[in-house]
Amino acid sequence: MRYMQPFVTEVDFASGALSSPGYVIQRKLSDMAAMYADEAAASRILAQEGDRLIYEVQGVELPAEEGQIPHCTTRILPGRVGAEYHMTKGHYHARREQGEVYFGLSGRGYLVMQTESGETSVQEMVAGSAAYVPPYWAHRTVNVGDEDFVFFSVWEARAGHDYGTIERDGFRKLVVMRDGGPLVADNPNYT
Ligand code: M6P
Ligand code: ZN
Repeated sequence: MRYMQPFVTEVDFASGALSSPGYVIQRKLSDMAAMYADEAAASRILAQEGDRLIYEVQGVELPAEEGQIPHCTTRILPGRVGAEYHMTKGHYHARREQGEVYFGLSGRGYLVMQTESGETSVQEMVAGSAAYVPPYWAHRTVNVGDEDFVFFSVWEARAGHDYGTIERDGFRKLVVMRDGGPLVADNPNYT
């Protein structure tokens, strides 16, 4: 048996930066324009101001083996596409029976979840919130504040990301700005 070496990563709560990230993923508007309900607003932004960073993920690199516990930070920049707040793509786990834990580090966000049988749940997160995504729930995070929304995530290595189901069907609920604050609304494009 060859033991893996334990390690510690320093996390900057304000930016989500890791002291030595194994990977960094940047998602721009052009990577997910079709996910916003107001696709015309997305096209307008791309044409008029160019591409825009929506969120960044920094994680530790671990083998995709049973028992490994990957963890990462996500920083969602403040802003909206049309009325809809900046958000992650969102996913189900390829292994639906795997859950996940999120811990709020800074800013304000909503955690939007749904099951394939039609249940939905939207939870608020601030710095210090520990949110539980149970098995079988798709999950997307949304920045509803004026600053970066940053959180830490922990899951099991073999959970896997299924993006295709969300790309095809979308989420049932959207988070839009109404009267200066966040409102959870039905997604008119949900199939
Ligand atoms: C969280 C975790 C990650 C995920 C990230 C961005 O930190 O759930 O696994 O990659 O959010 O979300 P997405 O993969 O849906 O773009
Ligand atoms: Zn996940």
